[in-house]
Amino acid sequence: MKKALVIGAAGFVGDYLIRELNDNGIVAYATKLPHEILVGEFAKVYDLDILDKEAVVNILYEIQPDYIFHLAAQSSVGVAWKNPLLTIDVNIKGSINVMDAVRDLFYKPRLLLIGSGEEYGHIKPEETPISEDNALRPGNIYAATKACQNMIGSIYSKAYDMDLMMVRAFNHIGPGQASLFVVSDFCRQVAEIEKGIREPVIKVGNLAAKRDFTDVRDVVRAYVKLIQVGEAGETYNVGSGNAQEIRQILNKVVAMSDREIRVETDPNKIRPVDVPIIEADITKLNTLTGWKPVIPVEQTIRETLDYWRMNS
Ligand code: A2R
Ligand code: GDD
Repeated sequence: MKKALVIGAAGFVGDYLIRELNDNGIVAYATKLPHEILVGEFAKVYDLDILDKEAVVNILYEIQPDYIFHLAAQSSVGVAWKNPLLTIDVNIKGSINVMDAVRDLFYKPRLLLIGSGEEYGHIKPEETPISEDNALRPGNIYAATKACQNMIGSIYSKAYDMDLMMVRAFNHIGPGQASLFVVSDFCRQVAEIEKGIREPVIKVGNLAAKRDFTDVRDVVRAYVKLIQVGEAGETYNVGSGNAQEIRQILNKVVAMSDREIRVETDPNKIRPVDVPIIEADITKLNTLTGWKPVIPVEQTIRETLDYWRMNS
C-alpha cells in the first residue's frame, strides 16, 4: 500500500485530503503545528513547523512516504498584506525546507506543491481563462510568495531531477473553511444574523471582483489524481473554469436566508490591490486525468451556511 504524508493538515483542506486518500486505499500520515488540533482517526499525526528544516528531515526519514502533499502555508491574501514577513517565511523559506529535505532523501518520493491561481495576478482580457504557461504578474504579497514557490519548484525539479509537481489552486470553498475567506465569511455573518447575535447587516469588501470557485472535495480529488499521474516539473491549474462576481456569490448566500439583510461596505475589507478577474483554464488537468469538478457552487454555499448555522 502507498503511504502519503500531508504537511499542514490541520488547515481547511487537510481533513478533506486525508479522507480522499483513505477512500483511494492510500495510508495517510499528517503534520500539524503543535498548537493545532487534528483528530487523528484517519491518519497518524505528527507535530511539525516547516521552518524547522531538521524536523522536516526527521519526519520524512521516519515515515518514508511515497507521496508528499505540501499544504502548509500562510494562505490568506488579506493577512499577507498585514504580515508580509510571516507570509514570506512560511510560504517561501518553509517550502524550500520541504524541497531540500525531499532532495536529500535516499529515495525519490513524489511531491505536490500547492500554489495559487493568484499567481497570475494582473490578467489581460484576452488571457482569460488563463492557462499554465501564461506570464505571472502577481498583484499581492501572498501571490508573489506562491509564484516564487512555483519558480523554485520548477528549478529544483529540473536541476535535481526531483519527482515534483505543482498546482495552482483557484478559490476552494466548503464547510469548515475559516471565515477569513469570502464564502465562509458571508455564510457566517448570515448564520449569526439568523441567530440574532448580529444586526441584520452584512459587511462586505470588493463585490466587483470575479473569482473561480470550486468545492474543496472536488479539489482534493484532483490532488490525489495528480500525485499519482502528474508529470514531474509540470504545473496544473485546479479550478472550475468559470469565474463568478463576488456580488453574485453574496446574492446566492443572502437568498438562502428568510431574513431581510442590508449590505454595507467595510473599508477594512477593501484590499490595496484586488485584481478584477481570475479564471482557470483546466484543459491541461482534464486532458491528463479526466478530472472536472462535479459539485455545484450552490450546494457548497448551502452546506457552508448550514455549517455556520451549527457552529456559530
Ligand atoms: O496558520 P495556521 O495556524 O492556521 O496553520 C496553518 C499551517 N501552517 C504551518 N504549518 C507548518 N509550519 C508552519 N510554519 C506553518 N504556518 C502555517 O498550514 C494551517 O493549518 C495550514 C494551512 O492551512 P490553511 O491556511 O487552512 O490553508 P488551506 O485552505 O488548507 O490551503 C492549503 C494550501 C495552502 O498552501 C494554500 O495557500 C493553498 O492551498 O491555497
Ligand atoms: N475574505 C473576504 N471577505 N473577501 C471578500 C469580501 C469579504 O467580506 N468581500 C469581497 N471579497 C473579495 C476579495 O476582495 C477577493 O476579491 C474575493 O472576495 C475572494 O477573497 P478570499 O475569499 O479572501 O480569497 P482570495 O481570492 O483572496 O484567496 C483565496 O483563493 C486563492 C486562490 O485563488 C485563498 O484560498 C488563497 O489561499 C488561494 O490561493
